[in-house]
Amino acid sequence: MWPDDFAARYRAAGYWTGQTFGAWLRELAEEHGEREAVDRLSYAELDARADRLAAGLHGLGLRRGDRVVVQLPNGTAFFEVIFALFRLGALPVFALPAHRENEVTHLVTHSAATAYLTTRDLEVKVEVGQVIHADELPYAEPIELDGPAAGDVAFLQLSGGSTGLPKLIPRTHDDYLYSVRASAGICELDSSTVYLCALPVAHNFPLSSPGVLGVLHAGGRIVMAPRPTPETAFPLIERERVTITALVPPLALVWLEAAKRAQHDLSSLKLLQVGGARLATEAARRVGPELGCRLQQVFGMAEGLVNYTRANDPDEIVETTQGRPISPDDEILVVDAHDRPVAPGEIGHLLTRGPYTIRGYYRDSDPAAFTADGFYRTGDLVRLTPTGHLVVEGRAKEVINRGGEKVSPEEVEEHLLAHPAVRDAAVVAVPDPYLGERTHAFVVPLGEAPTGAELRKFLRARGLAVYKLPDRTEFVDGFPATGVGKTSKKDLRAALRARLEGGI
Ligand code: OOB
Repeated sequence: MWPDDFAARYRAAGYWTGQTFGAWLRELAEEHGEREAVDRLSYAELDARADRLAAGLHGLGLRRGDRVVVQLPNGTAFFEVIFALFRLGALPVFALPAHRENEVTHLVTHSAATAYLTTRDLEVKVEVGQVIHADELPYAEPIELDGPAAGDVAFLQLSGGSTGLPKLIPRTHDDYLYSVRASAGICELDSSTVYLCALPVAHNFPLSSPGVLGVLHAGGRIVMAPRPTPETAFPLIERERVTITALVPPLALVWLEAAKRAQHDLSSLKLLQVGGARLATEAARRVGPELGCRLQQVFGMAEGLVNYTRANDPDEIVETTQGRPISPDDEILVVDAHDRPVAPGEIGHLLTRGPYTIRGYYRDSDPAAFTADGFYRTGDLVRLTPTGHLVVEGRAKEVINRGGEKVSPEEVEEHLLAHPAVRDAAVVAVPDPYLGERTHAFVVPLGEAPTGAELRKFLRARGLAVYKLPDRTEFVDGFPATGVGKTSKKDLRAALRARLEGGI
C-alpha cells in the first residue's frame, strides 16, 4: 500500500475520490438508467441485478474480504458478478478462460479463495469451498450490506509473471477507478461510444484501458464478442455500429488481412487500440489505410502504469511509439543495471511509481520487483523520446510474450521436468513474425527421448493452458552453462538466433 504522504497527495490532486465500485455503479444507473450498458442490459438493470446477486452470494456465506476466483467468458454475467462482489466487499480473483487446472488451482491456493465462480464449459477440477455456476446465479431480495471502503483492495488481478506462477496484484477501488476515469477521458469516450470487447474481459487492457469500465463511466454501450476472430467480430461491428475496440498485435494482423476481403461494413469503427505486446511499425502504418480507422498504441501492465498515444499526436508518433503515461503523477525512471538514470534517449530499465501503480504484490510475493522507495521494476527495456513518449525496446525479465499472452519459462520447465523421460528443460523465446515471440523448449532426455507431441500431451494432461505448450521442442545432449553452472539461456537464445539467421 502507498505511504501516507503519497496517499494524501493523490487525494488532494483529485485522483482518489473515495468512491467504491458499488457506489459508482449506483451513480451511473441514476444518470443513465434505461440506456443500454452491455448486450441489451440497461444501466438500471445491471445495478439492480448486482444488488440481488450480492444478497444471494451473502446467503451462500460469502462475506467482505473473502476471495472468489472468477473465470467467465465474455458475456453479461461477468458484469453482474464483479459488481455483486464489489458491493459485498468480496474480492474477485481474475482467471482467464484459457486457464486450466494448474492455473486455477494456483489462484485458489495462493488467494485462499473460498469459492470458484465459472461456467460449466470452463470449469476445471479444483479443491475449493464451493463452486458457483453462472447459469444458476443465486439472486435474492437485496439486503443492507456494510460494504468495503474505497481504500480497500477491490480485486486481485493476475500479473504477466516474470518468475514461476503468476503473482497476484491487489488493486484498490480508489486507484483503479482513477485509471478508468482518466483513461475514458484520454480516449475521448462519450455516451455515443460503442465498444466491442473482443479480448477476454478480465484482462486489464479490455477491462480498464479504458475498456468496458471506461465505457460505463462515459455512459456508452458495450458489445461482448465471444471470440476475437474477424468471423465473429466483423458482423458485430456492422450490426452494432461499433466505434472502438482493442486487440493484441497478432490479432490486429489477422484483422488487417481479413479486412481486405471483408464483406462487412466496418465504417463505424473510429479507433483501434493495440497493446499487450510490441506492434511492429510496419503493421501500425497499415491500420489507417486498411481498416479505415485511427490507431492508438497502448503499453500497460496489470500492476498499474498505462501509456497511450493521444488523438492529437502526429501519425509518426502513433505509429512508432507506445504512448505516454495517463497521469501527470506517473513517475517514470529509465535506469541502468545499477538503478542510475541513463542519458536522455538511451535504452534502460523502466521503473515506475504513481497513483494507480501497486507498491507490492499480494502477500508480498517477489519483493525484489520493487525498489526501496517504492518504484515497480517493470522488467521492460524502454527509451524515452524528446516528446515524452515511451518506446518499448525489449524485456529484461524472462517472461515470454506470445502475442500478448505471457508465458513464464520457469513454469513450463517445471512441468516438463515432471516427465519421467526428461532430465532437463530450458524454454526460451524465438522471434516470430506473427506472434512477436513463440516458445522453443530445449529438452535433455533421460534414456529414450519422448516425441514433442508426447510432451505436449503430457503438459495438457497436467492442466497447463494450451498457449503455454511449447511451440517447438528440440532434444539436445546438454545445455551451455554460465560461470556458476546455471543453464545459460543467453547462449541458447544466441544459438537459436544464429541458426535462424543461417536459415537452418
Ligand atoms: C498488458 O498487461 P500485462 O500485465 O498482461 O503485461 C504487461 C507487460 C508489459 O510489462 C510489457 O512487457 C508488455 O506486457 N506490453 C507491451 C505493450 N503492452 C504491454 N510491450 C510492448 N508494447 C506494448 N504496447 O499487457 C496491458 C495492460 C493494460 C493495457 C494494455 C496492456
